[in-house]
Amino acid sequence: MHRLPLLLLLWGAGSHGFPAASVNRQDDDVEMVQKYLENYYDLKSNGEQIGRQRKNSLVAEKLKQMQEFFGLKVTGKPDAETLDMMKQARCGVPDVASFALTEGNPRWESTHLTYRIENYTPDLPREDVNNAIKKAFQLWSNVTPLTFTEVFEGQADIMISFVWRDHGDNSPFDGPGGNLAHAFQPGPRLGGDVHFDEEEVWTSDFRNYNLYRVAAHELGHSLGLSHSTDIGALMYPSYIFSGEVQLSQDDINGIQTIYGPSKNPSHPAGPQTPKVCDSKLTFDAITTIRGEMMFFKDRFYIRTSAYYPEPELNFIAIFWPNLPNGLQAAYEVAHKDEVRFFKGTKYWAVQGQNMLPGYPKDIYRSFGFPRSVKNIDAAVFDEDTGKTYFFVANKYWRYDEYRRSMDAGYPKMIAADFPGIGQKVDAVFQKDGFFYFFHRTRQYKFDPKTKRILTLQKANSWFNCR
Ligand SMILES: [Ca+2]
Ligand SMILES: [Ca+2]
Ligand SMILES: [Ca+2]
Ligand SMILES: [Zn+2]
Ligand SMILES: [Zn+2]
Repeated sequence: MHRLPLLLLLWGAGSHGFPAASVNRQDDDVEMVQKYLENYYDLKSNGEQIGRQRKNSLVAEKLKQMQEFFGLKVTGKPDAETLDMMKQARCGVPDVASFALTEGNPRWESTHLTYRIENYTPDLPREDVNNAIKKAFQLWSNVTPLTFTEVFEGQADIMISFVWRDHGDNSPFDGPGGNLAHAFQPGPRLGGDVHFDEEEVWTSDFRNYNLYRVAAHELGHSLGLSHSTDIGALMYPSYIFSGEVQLSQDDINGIQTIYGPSKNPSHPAGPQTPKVCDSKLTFDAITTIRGEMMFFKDRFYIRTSAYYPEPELNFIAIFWPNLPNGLQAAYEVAHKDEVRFFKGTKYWAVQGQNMLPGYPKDIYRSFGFPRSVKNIDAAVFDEDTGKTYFFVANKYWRYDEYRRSMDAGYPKMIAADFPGIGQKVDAVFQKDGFFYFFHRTRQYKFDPKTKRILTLQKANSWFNCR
């Protein structure tokens, strides 16, 4: 969720940059950085007599490792983006362990494992806790030969408990927020065990923190996985809850490397996280939004703005928990500060992060499409004329945002009025008076006044890829 505060700032007041930190804030930040790197990046805190300069260069080195891991700009300095990332709730297992911990690839020798829920959180009914844990195990057993059997007494391979602060394993919890849970790699005794911080509020819904989501991640550690840098993976260290919990292809690849595939003849695949610099990248929808550009793909958005050279990829649900995945079209009506998202015969409207009430609505009554239109491929609002263009298969409609009605004489053929862009449009947006049309991996910059294509580029040309 990095950059979220900046976005709010930009969206809120139209001002940029961060308020100047007070001296106290800076002291707190220094301490937080130190603690974070000690906890998750193996920075040594023991009383070794090392010079101040040596210490600073160690911290810079660890900061670089951390920035690299999260795909941030690698500066070796605790910049605003890095501090934001460090403030996120996350798993307590280090991203970079001391070599003694990573040596060998720990795995369970038996594929039939037992688990026991030692105690319950008062935050949830017991039934909900049982369910969350059971479902979390199922995610992993679905794609491996592993089976998990619950036992109610004695020692199980994977002991699960809710504990707080110092609980006797040298990894104390930290009170509400921050470190949410941790788990031990496969092995005897503590091996495989999962500890949840009881000072969190555990939920079975959207509120922080969803127990099923956190359990699914921790069990990955119990089975031998370490943290992934793939933000779409369950094994990414930060807590991100997009409403659904599923293994990504990255998680599946990881666990199957250790245990092999499931004996089940159907081999479930997981969603892939788009790679912004993949030359095969295509888009579901694209729109401008308050001066930034947002590209949509499956469960994710990719955001670029003039203030950040690096594109940001994250879950759509981070901004709009009620929007569906796999959006099909989007456009911004800038003078209304409104963005509309389309999927199937429905559409949603937002202002900044706020979903407008009364949505989704249907496209027939609101825009006057005939019932034969079942979905919209792409849409763009032309600020100069007040017209919105809707692209549907090889035709397009034109809608007047001021009169709020479809213009007469439509649909027309795309090929006739937008010559050269092909028969079908995946996504389109307007910038500086030009239309940018996307079809598969191609992007056409089109001048609506002269009806000419100005340039042809790769679809992901906005992401500063080399
Ligand atoms: Ca905590
Ligand atoms: Ca154990
Ligand atoms: Ca589309
Ligand atoms: Zn973890
Ligand atoms: Zn513990």
